[in-house]
Amino acid sequence: SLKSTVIPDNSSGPLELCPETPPELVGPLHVEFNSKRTLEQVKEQVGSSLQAGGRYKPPDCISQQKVAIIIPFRNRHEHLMHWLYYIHPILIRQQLDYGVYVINQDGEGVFNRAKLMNVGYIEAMKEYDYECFVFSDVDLVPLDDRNFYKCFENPRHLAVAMDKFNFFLPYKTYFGGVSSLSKQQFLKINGCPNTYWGWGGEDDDIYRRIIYRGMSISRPDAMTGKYKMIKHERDKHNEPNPKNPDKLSKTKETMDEDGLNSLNYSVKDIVKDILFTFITVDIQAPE
Ligand code: BGN
Repeated sequence: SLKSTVIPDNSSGPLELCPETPPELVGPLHVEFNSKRTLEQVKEQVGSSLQAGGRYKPPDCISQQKVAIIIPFRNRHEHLMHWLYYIHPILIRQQLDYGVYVINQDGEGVFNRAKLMNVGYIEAMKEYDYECFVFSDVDLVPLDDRNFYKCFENPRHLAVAMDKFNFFLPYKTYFGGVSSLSKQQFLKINGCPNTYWGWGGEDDDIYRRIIYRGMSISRPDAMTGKYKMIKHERDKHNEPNPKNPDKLSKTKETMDEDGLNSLNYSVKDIVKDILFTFITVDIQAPE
């Protein structure tokens, strides 16, 4: 006789959206930068659930957001090791569908953080349908995993309580260190300026773009928004640029011509490590 066969189904059907509050969060974190960390060690310690290129998505639910983490970078290998060691477990606990993009400025010309951020946006978008962009300095590690690396109704400033500023904002409109913008928000401000060479002002310019486009800044509270910065000497070829304050006074007039729509660069190399995608770019830096 023909019996109907019931095939056991141990999956629970299509995955559901991850919860608003991820269940594995632990709150305050212990962070120290005295240990030496090599790439091999960090891979062993935090790499096991990642896909090539520093990609992850939760196995048991659909992430609330697809997030690209963008790190403007040059010559900070040691910092990158600490940052990766701490950040991956946090992002995994936050149940994000994410990828880590280290945008490495080629050559010894003047550094340009904001232009590298634009490059990160474009390069990440070539790979995946990201909805949210978190831009982070490589030397900033959050001290609480409830500080979400995702996007909000308004552009968000995440690094609100850094140890180097005694866990205060240095000024009310500060937008430096770590920030997040959705794809829509980023496009609305024409991305970042490409013309801030050297240190200072590019973060203030981004802040102004946001305000001039009628948005406001969202922030975590000062407990959740604590950060520890890795101590370091001032970088070479990233001196404070005396032209930058003047540029800042013209943001309103220049932002429509200086940004994503005027971005020009060439990719020299892309390396996919387990812990990150490392993209070396020529951004036509002045000597
Ligand atoms: C400000 C810099 C920011 C920097 C913060 C904190 C400028 C513009 C001058 C008009 N702004 O002074 O870029 O993030 O200090 O260090 O230099």
